[in-house]
Amino acid sequence: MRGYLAWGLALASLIAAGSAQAADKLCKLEITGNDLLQYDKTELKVAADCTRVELTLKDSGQLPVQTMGHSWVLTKTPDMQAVLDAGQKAGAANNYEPVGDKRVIAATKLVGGGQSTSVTFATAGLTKGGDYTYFCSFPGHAALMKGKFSFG
Ligand code: CU1
Repeated sequence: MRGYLAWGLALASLIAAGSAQAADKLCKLEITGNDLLQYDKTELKVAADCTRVELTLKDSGQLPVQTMGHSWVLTKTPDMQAVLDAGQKAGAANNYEPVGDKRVIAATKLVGGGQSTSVTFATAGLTKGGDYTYFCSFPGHAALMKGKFSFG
């Protein structure tokens, strides 16, 4: 029975792969935040052939998430301030990120010193050459913790 199930799953994934329009390509990005309100990168680039992005956020600091938490939020640059404002109202329980807000393209939870987290998102909704910014949603951090995100 177990053998039939495995065979069935293998066949199903072959069919799924064969019917896909374009090859799925997962591209991985990594960024680190620290206790000095800094990301280690001011720009992140994703090639046009990436269909999905896996962003891993690491916190190289020592301080706990309550006092020096970091997140990674991606929006169109013109949406950044409004999303930040809405996030402050959403509070710590929601990682200072507005729940269900369509302006948020991708977002991680908050992490503290020594922790890491990741988020995977599709690039289908991104415009090649579009103006995107990533930032930390923790109160007061985005003034320093932000960068440019390019696709394509
Ligand atoms: Cu932060």
